[in-house]
Amino acid sequence: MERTFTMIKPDGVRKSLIGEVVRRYENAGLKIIGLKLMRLSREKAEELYSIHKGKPFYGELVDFIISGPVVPMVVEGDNAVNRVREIMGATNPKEAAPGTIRGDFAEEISENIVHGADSTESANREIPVFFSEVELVER
Ligand SMILES: Nc1nc2c(ncn2[C@@H]2O[C@H](COP(=O)(O)OP(=O)(O)O)[C@@H](O)[C@H]2O)c(=O)[nH]1
Ligand SMILES: [Mg+2]
Repeated sequence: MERTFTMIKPDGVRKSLIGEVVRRYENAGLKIIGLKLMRLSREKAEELYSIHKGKPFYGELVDFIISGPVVPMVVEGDNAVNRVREIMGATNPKEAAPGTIRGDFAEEISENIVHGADSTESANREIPVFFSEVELVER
């Protein structure tokens, strides 16, 4: 069993895709063990995206992620990190395959509906930014 961190970004919430994203994870047999709806502080946004600090799109990325409510989640299952990334699709929606979340619902790289940890190391760093251990359930 593996845990990963994934989050519906403000554009996904704005487009009423909360249920759609959760459904895709659940249909794949993944289990949601933590979920909330919240608005990120600039501090939390900068913590999530600390690895991108200094990149040309960093400022825009942080401003965007705090522009509206988001839905952070912890998802559990075999190979959860890679399976969530597959369900999300490529970072650039123009390259994302049909049938993936980004391929089906996003147009621009700056607004690509979902975030997902890219490794178990990233997941282990990102999960505690959003959830304390008591907020995660056993199922
Ligand atoms: N505007 C802009 N945003 C980008 C670019 N590259 C990445 N991003 C955004 O930054 C987020 C984080 O980048 P990255 O970790 O590489 O992609 P991810 O792991 O697939 O989300 C992406 O989901 C995009 O929303 C870029 O070249 N331009
Ligand atoms: Mg990433």
